[in-house]
Amino acid sequence: MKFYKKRTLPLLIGLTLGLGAASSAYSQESLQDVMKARGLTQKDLLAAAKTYTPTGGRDEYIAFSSGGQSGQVIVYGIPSMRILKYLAVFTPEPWQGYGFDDESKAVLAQGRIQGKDILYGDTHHPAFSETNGEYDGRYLFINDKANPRVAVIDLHDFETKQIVVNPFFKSEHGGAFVTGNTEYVMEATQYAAPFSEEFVPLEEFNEKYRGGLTYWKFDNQKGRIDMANSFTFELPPYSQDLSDAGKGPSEGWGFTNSFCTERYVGGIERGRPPFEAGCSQKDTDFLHVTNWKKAEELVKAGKVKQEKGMYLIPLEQAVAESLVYLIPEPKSPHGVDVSPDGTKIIVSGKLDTHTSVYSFEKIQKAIAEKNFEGTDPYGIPIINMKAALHKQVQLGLGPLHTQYDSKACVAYTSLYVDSMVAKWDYCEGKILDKLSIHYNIGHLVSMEGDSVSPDGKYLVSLNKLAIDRFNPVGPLHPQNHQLIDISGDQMQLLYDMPLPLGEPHYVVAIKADKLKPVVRYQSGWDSRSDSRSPYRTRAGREKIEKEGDTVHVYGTLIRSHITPEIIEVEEGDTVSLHFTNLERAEDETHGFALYGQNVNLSVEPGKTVSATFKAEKAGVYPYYCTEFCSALHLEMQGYLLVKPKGYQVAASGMQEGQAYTKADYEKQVKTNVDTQAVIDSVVAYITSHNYKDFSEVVALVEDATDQLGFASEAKKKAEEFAAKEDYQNATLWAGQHWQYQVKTADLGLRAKTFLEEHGATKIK
Ligand code: K7E
Ligand code: CUA
Repeated sequence: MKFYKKRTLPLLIGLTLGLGAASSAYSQESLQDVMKARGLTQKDLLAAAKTYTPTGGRDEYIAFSSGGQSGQVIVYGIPSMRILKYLAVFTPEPWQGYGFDDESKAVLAQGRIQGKDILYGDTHHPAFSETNGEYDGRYLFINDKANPRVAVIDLHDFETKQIVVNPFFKSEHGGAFVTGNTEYVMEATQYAAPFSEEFVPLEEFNEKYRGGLTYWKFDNQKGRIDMANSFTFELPPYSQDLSDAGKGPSEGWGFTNSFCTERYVGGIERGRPPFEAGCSQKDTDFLHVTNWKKAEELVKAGKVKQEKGMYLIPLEQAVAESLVYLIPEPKSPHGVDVSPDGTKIIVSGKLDTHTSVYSFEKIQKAIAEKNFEGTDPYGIPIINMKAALHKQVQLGLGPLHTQYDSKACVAYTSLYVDSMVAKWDYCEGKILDKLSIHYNIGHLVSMEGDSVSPDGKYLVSLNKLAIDRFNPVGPLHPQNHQLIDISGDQMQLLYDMPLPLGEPHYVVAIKADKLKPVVRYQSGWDSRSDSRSPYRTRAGREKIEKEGDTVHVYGTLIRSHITPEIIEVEEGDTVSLHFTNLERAEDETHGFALYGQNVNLSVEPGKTVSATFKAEKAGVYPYYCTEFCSALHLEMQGYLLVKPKGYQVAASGMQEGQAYTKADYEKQVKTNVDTQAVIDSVVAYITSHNYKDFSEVVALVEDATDQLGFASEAKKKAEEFAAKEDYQNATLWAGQHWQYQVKTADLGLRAKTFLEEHGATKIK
């Protein structure tokens, strides 16, 4: 600890205290005392022990939840149920600068509908990319029900990279679901509408309104959806609902269920009974079975026409080429889930107590034998329901969605009306256990539950109502995700987690060690296009350049200053700011907020972001860093001066608030010499150890070396001014020298602590 005795570093001493001091009180309390005081039972303690994650601990699974109306994705850990991040997808999100910097605005702009900015989304179903049916941790997809769109999130940095708009649909729900090697992302309509943008009266519903199912082609190399190689099935105007892709034996096929196959059009104001009455008359609706492999072959053979930038398979062609079949399914179903081995397809009818297990083998047999009940009004063959069924099981009231366990034949189905989870054997058709949840469960998720090899272990119940589970916060309640232990024969409810951001419809959970996100970008990186930014700026190369009407500011951010600190433009100029974060150290993000211009940036280490706006009005516009990045974070500031046209600078020069003498300069120099001794000892420690074996430390050392380089430049300037006996500037530059030294020491100490904690060894 000998480095810290120097009086010159109060800041660093502050940093190193606090670790050991504050922990004597709680050891005197016994577990019994705490249980009594908090009214906890043994069962509570057991549940707590299963979810509690000690400080600094990590979760075994990472869950990606739809954020519902927020248009975002919520990331949390399981079993701790700690929220880790909101991912901005369809909605501007200031913390991440999403929708505020030019790069992310371009992503949001991809999601415009008929030229209009759509600044929210109703996200429902996230899906991981898969390789051989296993989650591979590379990408996440999510749909927007309200504005038929699908987004691509790259899990290497947890950022949204692409939004595609369905050119035919006006509503969707059955997305995003991926095929076994992420060849395609499925997206099905919900509410039928004309495929064109024109007005079509409801009287022509049966002829001109349509449902559909798009297979978005995913380019696994580029990590982007490839619209030109995607195709859409035109489907009847039923309300297609959820989808799932086949696996194993059913690979190459897709399954999409539906409701309102009555094709009822409501209209209370026209004296008609409402939708809900007309859409639930028939006892069965239709499971759509689509052969995407065969459709892909037709597309590749040039037999499918292109329309609106992708391929469109008209109904007649789909029927003629045997690409689509229907199977009756119990009334108003919700959810279709293919079993991990791909042999069964489970569908639940909301208005029927039965959950139906279809056999893929039987479906194929019925198709081969043309065992059809007839055709629907559009000519699609309807497979005989009995011939396709493996089993029907009465699980309870309002069955919705199904998830799978690691144990063969074991599934979990949500019972919306009963507010329960049913654990059952879908091969034998018998109930194994039931658990009450609070309240009205929608989806549920088991660990890696959509993959070919679910892990089981935990189940999260996504409840539609929270009612009395949390402290009241007004009429709008948070949502409630309940964690359930499913490792034993009986399910055990462990924990309630409030989610205060929209209604999360579905969650997917992946083993945490499959995710390997970066902690920094390559220097000068445009994270949205994943390429080197043309505006990348290196240390010392900052500049302000006018090109035409636009003033380009090539700036940098590093602890603790923004370069440039003064930006001067003329009113009417377009200003295009470009900032590169020069830091390499983990978690050293800088923000940039500018008064009155709606400019708010998040610049993570290595990133380059831009913000372009018109400086319409002359005035003074302060800016600053919004992340508390260092002790002198508050001083990370500057001014945008928008000068009136033709303004002339006054000759008087800048005003100084404080005058410095030779004594001030010498005092600062003494401080700097002492600080250098501390740095030298830290450097000696680091370089005498195998620090190069730790990439985290290498990054810290690189940053420290940068800061030290800046320090010696400042020192040189101080000495030059001192030689001219300009102690004003000499003292200020000596002070800047010290600022760089402090940052160097800060980084060095962090590196040293890391080495100590990770058992670095001494090299000779
Ligand atoms: Cu709310 Cu899957 Cu859109 Cu069911 S969905 S609950
Ligand atoms: Cu950078 Cu605060």
